[in-house]
Amino acid sequence: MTALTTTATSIRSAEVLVSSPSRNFVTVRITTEDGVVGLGDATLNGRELAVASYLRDHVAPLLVGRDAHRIEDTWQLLYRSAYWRRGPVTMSAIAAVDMALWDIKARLAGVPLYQLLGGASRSGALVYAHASGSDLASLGDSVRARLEEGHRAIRLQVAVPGMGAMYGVAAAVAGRYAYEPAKRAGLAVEEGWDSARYMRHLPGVFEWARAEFGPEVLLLHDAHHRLTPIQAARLGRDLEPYDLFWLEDCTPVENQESLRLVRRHTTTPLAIGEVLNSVWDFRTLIQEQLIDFVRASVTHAGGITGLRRIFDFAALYDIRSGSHGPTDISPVGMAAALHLDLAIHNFGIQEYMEHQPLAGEVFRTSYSFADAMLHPGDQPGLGVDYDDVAAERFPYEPAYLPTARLADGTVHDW
Ligand code: CS2
Ligand code: MG
Repeated sequence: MTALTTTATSIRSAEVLVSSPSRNFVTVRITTEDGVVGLGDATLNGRELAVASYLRDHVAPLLVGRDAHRIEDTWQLLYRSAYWRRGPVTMSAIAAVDMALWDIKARLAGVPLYQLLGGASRSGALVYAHASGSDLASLGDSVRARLEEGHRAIRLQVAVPGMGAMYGVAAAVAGRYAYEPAKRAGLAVEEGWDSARYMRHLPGVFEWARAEFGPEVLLLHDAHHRLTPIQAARLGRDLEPYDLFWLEDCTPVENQESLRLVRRHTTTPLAIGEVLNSVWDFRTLIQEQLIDFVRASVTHAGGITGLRRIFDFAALYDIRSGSHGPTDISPVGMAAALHLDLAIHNFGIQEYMEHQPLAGEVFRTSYSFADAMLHPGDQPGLGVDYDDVAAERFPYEPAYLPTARLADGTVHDW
């Protein structure tokens, strides 16, 4: 396949669109010779322009003239011919191209994408929302607001007395929930961390939450990679009476063997994977059944093709999906995740942090929320359109994720 023959479905252009409606997003738009358009999400929080350059300078030239229908072949070409494989930049770039090609294929077929992935296995994707507070009173208000919106699964994050600003706690929880860790102003935002204080505080928070909200609501928590294996084992055990749906990212994920130790000590379900990028990255975690939920994202793990590979592998070991869905997954990425959620058999739950209204001015979505679930909608393709005119108003703004430091100044996992 060296000479490319131009047909109606040949790729005419692959554009990289960077915009910042409330936060930065990188979007790929692929257009075929007959004018069919597909979108993909390539947003890598805090490192957006690296992926934009990878796509614009190194991937787009390879795509022009190729048949948009050849999704698997294009995935393998971008993965294998790069030689330098895996990693978040490469896999986010491949992900965006993959999503855009699936979008095109489904638009050409005139069906919502989930139909091409096997059709719907369920009526919608159960989502979990975020609630947080600087103390139990404000956390309670935040949880009640999510319950009133119709959510049944809620992630709780709370400030720890004496520790200052920390991951997952929104500055103000009144009205619309808005948490965005990547700060546009002041590039050196620092947060504190103290594992001992955190571990002493957290079980009481969940004891309170169960007493306050009863046994039915699904409760989740994200430890954001900060504990040692033995600390994670202890925390998981201490949280067992409160029946968490999952404890997320309890240890730094590079050392997968450390999860053996955590597993030996606790039956609290474990979810891991938002910083992993390929099925190979999950091998130990899945084959040894060290986790209960795969937390990868469609945007950072090679798109629909890459993420489906991970979910299918996990299914062999009774491990369910739990797609990453914070605001740094764009509406395009969220739509792609939802189509996959609807189609796969081993679906677990989908994270859902609503985007700010400004994002809706650039991205026109067709997914909808009802009965604690999101449905991707029934428009052909992913069901998302991009408004170039609106995007002009929101140019890229540098934004960085914070650093966490221990009391003595040592940098810790953020
Ligand atoms: C988080 C994210 O959604 C989650 O579970 O861990 O908020 C994460 O911090 C961001 O995606 C980082 O960009
Ligand atoms: Mg997380």
